[in-house]
Amino acid sequence: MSANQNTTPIKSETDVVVVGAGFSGLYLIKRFRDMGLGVQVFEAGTDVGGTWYWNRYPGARCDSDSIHYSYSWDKELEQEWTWSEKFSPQPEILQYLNHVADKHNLRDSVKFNARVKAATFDDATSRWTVTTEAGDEVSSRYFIMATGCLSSANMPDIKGADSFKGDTYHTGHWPHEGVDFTGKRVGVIGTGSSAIQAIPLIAAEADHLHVFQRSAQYTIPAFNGPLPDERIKYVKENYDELRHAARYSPDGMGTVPPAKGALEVSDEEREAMYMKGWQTGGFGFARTFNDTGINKEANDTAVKFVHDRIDEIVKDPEVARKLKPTTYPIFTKRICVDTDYYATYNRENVTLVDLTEAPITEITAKGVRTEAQEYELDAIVFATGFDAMTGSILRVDIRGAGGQSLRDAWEAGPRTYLGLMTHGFPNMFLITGPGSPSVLSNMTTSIEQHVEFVTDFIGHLDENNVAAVDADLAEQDKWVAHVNEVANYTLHPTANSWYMGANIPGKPRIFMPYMGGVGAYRQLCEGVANDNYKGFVKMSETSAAAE
Ligand code: NA7
Repeated sequence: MSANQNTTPIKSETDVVVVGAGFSGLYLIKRFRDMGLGVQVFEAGTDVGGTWYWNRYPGARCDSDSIHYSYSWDKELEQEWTWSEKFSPQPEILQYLNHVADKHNLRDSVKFNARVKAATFDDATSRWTVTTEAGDEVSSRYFIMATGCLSSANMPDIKGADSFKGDTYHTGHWPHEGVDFTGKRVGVIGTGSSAIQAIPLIAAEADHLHVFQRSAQYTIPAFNGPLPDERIKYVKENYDELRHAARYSPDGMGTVPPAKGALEVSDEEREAMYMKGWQTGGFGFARTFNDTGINKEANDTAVKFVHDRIDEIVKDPEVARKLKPTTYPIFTKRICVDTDYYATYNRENVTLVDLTEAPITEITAKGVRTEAQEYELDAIVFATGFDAMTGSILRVDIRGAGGQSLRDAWEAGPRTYLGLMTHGFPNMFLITGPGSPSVLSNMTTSIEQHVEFVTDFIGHLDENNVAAVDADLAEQDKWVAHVNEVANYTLHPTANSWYMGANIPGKPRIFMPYMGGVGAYRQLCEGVANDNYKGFVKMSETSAAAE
């Protein structure tokens, strides 16, 4: 079914307004409808899918196992849908979300092509007014940002960017009709996860590919492939147990934490265990030992292992040297998962440009100029990432109690209670917001947990005739301190990562996701709910109760 493209501005009242029609927004529609509440979703894209709608670059796929990167709330769906590969490609995930939207008629609650520009809380009525660039204006009791953690594209401010005469792309806004690079001289700026997935495929098509690398990245081979029939059968027969294990595991995929530290074993055992993790493919390598995230010496052993693999794969020792990250511990920036990334540099039509030796000075009409030389190009691909975790939230002009702006409230970095609410913004919820495990977990597990928490909470508030709820300031301060304390126990804050906001000039440096793990966080939230939603302040009663 194609999306409802009605362009007539909506002027109405409802129970809940949700921003975003990705995994979170779609599940919110289902839950609120089942509760008998009205829900209006606004989505900037022309259809459902969120991240999987926008990120259509070559090679885009999920790094979480397909079977875990899916909804657990529809038992029929679990049985009728069959993932084709270990790591799902973007078109298949988008197809899945379209299937879910069709199956449950979810599009009826979404206005597409509608980017939310402002949301304002009225202290007198405890209602939000949400407006879009498309002229919609909806008043609601609750306002939920389900905008995803990586959806506000980062276009670096490089001198002369508009002067380039060739084609320009950003991986996060890829043309729906695809791009044919055959015979083209292509430049890719950036070497994060998106670039690492796209580079081998662009290299196979282009006449020549220049990769402009500001920071070398650690990447682990995916060893992706078709899901064997016996695996599919096992999963379908055991979904309930697998989902339960996923919900209470640290990573949201049921992985059992490693039992040993890298420094506790012999050199031979360590090497063998790293090799096993490497050959398993994907994030498994990061879960080889329990101390590599917190102990630099242990971490160095994983660094050396990956450096050795780069030396093995890359034929030119000088290129291999440039590809080896040396300035930050492994796992402190989001680990990448690839298919043939390092080997791509053995191709004659691929050149690695090390920007640490000669930074980009400008983009010219002909291509990219560094301090060393100008590179003539037909197309530039910006694989420069996102204003992560806060970008899409702060792009909306959000005004809470007393007209306070969220941009002001978060000037020194995001502050939330459990990543779900922020003090001074009553009845506004965040799905996988900063201060929750979010990007450090399997996103669908964390999304479901937040959607269920928020919808259950709203049900509880309605049952108790509560009209407005806010995060308690002291509880929020404690939570922010705890998030920082856990992060500071690890090596994570030592890297200039997007987790820290370090990729965006001027963004406050604060470690944004919660590192305590999905299972522990879930139990904490269950405790909060069982304790009459401790830490949330119930502010006023509904008029029904007051009558
Ligand atoms: P990332 O991981 O933020 O990668 C962006 C890359 O772009 C990274 O290598 C950056 O270098 C580079 N970059 C950013 N700005 C510039 C400028 N001005 N000049 C040169 N290079 C630049 O984004 P992705 O889209 O790859 O992945 C984001 C997440 O999506 C990923 O982690 C998964 O969770 C899914 P830097 O490292 O900052 O030096």
